Order: sequence, then structure tokens, then C-alpha cells
Amino acid sequence: MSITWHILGAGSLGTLWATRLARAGVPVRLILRDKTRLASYQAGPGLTLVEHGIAHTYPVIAETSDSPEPIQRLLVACKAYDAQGAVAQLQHRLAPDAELILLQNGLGSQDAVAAQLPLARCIFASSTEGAFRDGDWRVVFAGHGYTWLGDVGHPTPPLWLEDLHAAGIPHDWSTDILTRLWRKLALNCAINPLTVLYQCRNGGLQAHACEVATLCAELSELLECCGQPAAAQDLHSEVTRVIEATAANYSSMYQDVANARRTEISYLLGYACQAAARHQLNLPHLQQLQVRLVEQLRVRGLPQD
Ligand code: NAD
Ligand code: KPL
Repeated sequence: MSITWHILGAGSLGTLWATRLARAGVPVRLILRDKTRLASYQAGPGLTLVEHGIAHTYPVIAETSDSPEPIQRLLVACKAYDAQGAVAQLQHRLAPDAELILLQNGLGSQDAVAAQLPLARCIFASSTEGAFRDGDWRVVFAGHGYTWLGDVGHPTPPLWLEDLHAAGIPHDWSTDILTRLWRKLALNCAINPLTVLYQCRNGGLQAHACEVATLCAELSELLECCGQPAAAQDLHSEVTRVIEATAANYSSMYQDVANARRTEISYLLGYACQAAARHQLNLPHLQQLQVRLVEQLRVRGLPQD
């Protein structure tokens, strides 16, 4: 019997992982926020995954953080700003040699969780899969993609990658996960804030090509300075390619703002600007972008961090 996957956060990605693991017969337990959420979940038939327009429901067992069983393997599927607090609530249940898989976008939250648990193995993930909720306890698998996993301290892949294989979760073990996370952060910084400021789809940035190019130059300088030259390579060409390939889509930050949800700004543009300040690097366009974005969030009454 394989070790149980505890999944913290039954949102879009948490549900996408939980349902596919459950479908493959891998033991899974969901950890929900509180007793009210647990009661709501238990009143229904389980978690539903909608894939290619077809819905399947899986009766995954759920609990709250105060269940007594120890946790050996934890998939942290909260937003970056919730990860540290959510893990802290479970700290007393984590086995001394527990493994955590951190699905958060951006940078900063992973180090915060790892610092909180010096004995645990923290595996960082970067995913290009896309999912959204179209109802309570239901997720639509919107974009097939790939997930890279890696451990900055230990290059050896864990044996449980077998579970992901069995579940049909496309993945690879990465020995340069930080490079992947930095690259994704740079892409997100070059695209997402501008889509919020110009209120456009990704393709709308084709009309702001000079601004995108200037941001890419500053982001490349930052990546070089942060010891990530591989993440800086051909950044502008990739940003241009992504803008073209996803022209009809709204960026995740655009969608957060449009739905009056808190953004992950502190783990994306905020993290980049802080890193620049630490290195005493003057990146005026990136810094101005942060000021403009924060102002836009303020005007809309959304959290500015
Ligand atoms: P989401 O908001 O859909 O899900 C997060 C869930 O965590 C919510 O259900 C929330 O209630 C729950 N949660 C928060 N605090 C909790 C706590 N203390 N205890 C229990 N549950 C708690 O978010 P998401 O879209 O799944 O994103 C998760 C992360 O994955 C983000 O960093 C996001 O940027 C990244 N990501 C998402 C996608 C996607 O397509 N959704 C793709 C790539 C990366
Ligand atoms: O990852 C993205 C997002 O919207 O968050 C893309 C599509 C790459 C835009 O930055």
C-alpha cells in the first residue's frame, strides 16, 4: 500500500491532483479549512473533475487540520500567500521526515515553508497545467501541461514519482527547479501586470511591444544578477512567443483582479523588485510597474500584497 497523499487546499490544482490520484487508486485525503467546509463537502458525493467536457466524481475522504493521524506526504495546493499559515496549522501532525510538495507559483512562499520545517523534505513544483473551479467541489481541467518537481537540497528523485505516473500526471524531475521557477516568475512579471493595467487579453500586449521588451531587458538583468543566467536566456523571445500562443487568454492575474480575488503580486513582481533592491540594482521600469499595479489594486479595493 502506498503512503497516503494528504492534500492541503481543495481548490483548482488541489482538486486536479486529488481526483487523478484517487482515480489511479492512490490513497488520498483532503484537508479542508474548517468544520463548516467539511460539512459542506460531506453533504455531496465527492470531488468532481471535468475533463474534455465529461464529469467524473470521486468520493475522496476529507478531514480538517485537527484530525489525529500523522502526515507523511503533504501536497500544499494553497495560494502562495496562504501556504505558510496553512502548513503551520498542520505542523503538529507532520512526521519528522515528512515530505511536502509545494505547488505555489512565484517565489518566496517555498522558502518560507521550508524555513518553518527544517527537518522535512520540501519539494518545489512548477506547473503549466491549468484548471478552474466551476462550482463548489468541481474543477475543470482547462489546460493540459506539465509539472516539474525538484529539491534544491537533494538531487535524488523520490520513489513516489511512480504515483504521479500511475495517475497520468505529466511530470519530470528537475535538477534546476529554481531556474524553472525564476523563468516562470519572469514570464509572469513581463505579462500579467500589464494585462491588468491595460485591461486586455495576453494578445493585447502586442500593442505594447516596446514596454514588454524593456521589461524583459530589466528582468534578464535581474536574473543574471541573482545567479540565474539560464533563466535569462532568450527571455524576450519566449515572452513574445507566449503572448502569441496565449493571445486569446486572460492572464491568471487579470482573472484574479476581474473576480475581485487577492493576487499573488508579492510572490511575483513584489519578489522581483525586492530581489533587485537587495542587489542594489536600479530597474526603473519594473519598479514603476509595481507602483502602477499596486495603485490599480488599491483603486479596486483589493489587497496590495
Ligand atoms: P485556489 O484558490 O483554487 O485553491 C486554493 C485552495 O486552498 C482554496 O480552496 C482555499 O480555500 C484553500 N486553502 C487556503 N488556506 C487553507 C487552509 N488553511 N486550510 C485548508 N485549505 C486552505 O488556487 P489554485 O488556482 O489551485 O492555485 C494554487 C497555487 O497553484 C497558486 O500558487 C497558483 O498560482 C498555482 N497555479 C495554479 C494553476 C491553476 O490553473 N489554477 C496553474 C499553475 C499554478
Ligand atoms: O502563466 C501565465 C499566467 O497567466 O499566469 C501566462 C499564461 C504564462 C501569462 O504570464
